[in-house]
Amino acid sequence: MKRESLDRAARAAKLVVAAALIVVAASGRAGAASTVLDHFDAVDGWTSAASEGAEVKLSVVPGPNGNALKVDYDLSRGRGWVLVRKPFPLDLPANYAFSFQLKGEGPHNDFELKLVDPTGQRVWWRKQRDYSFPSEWQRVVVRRSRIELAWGTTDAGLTHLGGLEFALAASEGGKGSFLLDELAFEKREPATGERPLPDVEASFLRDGFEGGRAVDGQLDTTWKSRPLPREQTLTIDLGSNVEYGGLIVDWDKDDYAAAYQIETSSDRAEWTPAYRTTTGDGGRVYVYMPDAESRFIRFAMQRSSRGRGYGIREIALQPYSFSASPNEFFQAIAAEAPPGVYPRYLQGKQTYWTVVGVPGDTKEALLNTDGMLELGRGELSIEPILRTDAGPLTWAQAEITQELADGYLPIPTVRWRARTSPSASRRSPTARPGARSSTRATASRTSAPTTRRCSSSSR
Ligand SMILES: [Ca+2]
Ligand SMILES: [Ca+2]
Repeated sequence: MKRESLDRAARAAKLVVAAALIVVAASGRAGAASTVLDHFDAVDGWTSAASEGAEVKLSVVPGPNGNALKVDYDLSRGRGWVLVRKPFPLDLPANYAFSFQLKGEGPHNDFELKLVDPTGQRVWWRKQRDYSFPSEWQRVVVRRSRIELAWGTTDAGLTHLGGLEFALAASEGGKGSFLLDELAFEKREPATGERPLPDVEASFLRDGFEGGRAVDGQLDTTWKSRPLPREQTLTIDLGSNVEYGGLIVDWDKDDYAAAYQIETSSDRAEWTPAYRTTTGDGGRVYVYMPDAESRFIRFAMQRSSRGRGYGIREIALQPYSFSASPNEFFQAIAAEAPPGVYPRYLQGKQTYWTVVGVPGDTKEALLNTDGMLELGRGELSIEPILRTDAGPLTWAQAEITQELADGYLPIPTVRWRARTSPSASRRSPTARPGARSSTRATASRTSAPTTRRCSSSSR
């Protein structure tokens, strides 16, 4: 059971890769119903501002469609912000999206699209932290559902737009530039929460296992294909373009696709790959699809687990919040997993962190009370899970204590003492009840230089 959960965790981690494919999907044409607000033939109407010490310069250069607006910025001294703005008086419907062509270069900084009301007192934004500009032109869509109140008191949403701002706030700072073209506005159908069951079309139906069984909300009803041909499809029609954030797919326990691709389309003619694997192993699969939007979702299945066709128990469409960030994605997965399989913070529980190193280090690691080590700011973290004969031993089965070297040095140790055997049914020599297992987070690369710095700087 736990082993299976661990494997799921590994599989979910692999799925993050699917995100890269989705970004490509967003680079398609502007929607048919969109109105271009600015072609950027000239700098016309755009003004800029910068915090003290920061610099910004506007120019027009050739873009993907005529001219584009080029914003050169320098945040290396100011470490503040730069912005460009232009008035766009517009009545805003209940649901809408802005889109624009974007490319740029430079360090990671916070990129913001701001919607300012006609009084200039209330601002909504879509803020992307530590943003890295695409190096090739890409169409970016910012939907109403992603726009939040940035500041200003209000009970109401934004119904009248005064103007738009593109801003860059320093995270890494530095110098660079970004280019904008074809700024467009699109009125959209109101987003709906509960939708009627979608239509499903499968290529080779088996009697009594019609496609609708894959989307009826029941895990005990299964769609199954005929055994042949080898390649088959299952297409879901959502009725109209829908914004969503991913899928949870429960495969049949015996007949699942080992090699398959999930594709999306708005017109059933042009398909965009969203996820692909050749090592599918059935069970429950979480598919990460940030900013997904389509009418059709197609499972193109190339190879089945035992050559007897395919079966899907259920496909559940997830809201955009499911893949709003990798963290939210893993929170959704962790919510269904037994405690301990994922880090405690993904299950909404607080842990405390201490610095490994001394003040003034250019790089400092953090160790939390469970023994998870973050190698540096914004870098990966490692959490111990002991694989024993009786199954994985996680923080949930351990009594955990913490100490600092000599009681105060920033060389922390976290010690686990197994509270119970991971599996009650089997006794294991490596993880018997009461066995001590410790994990010292003072790995040699971290502790050696730190110790040296400690002894020279703290005495
Ligand atoms: Ca243009
Ligand atoms: Ca079902």
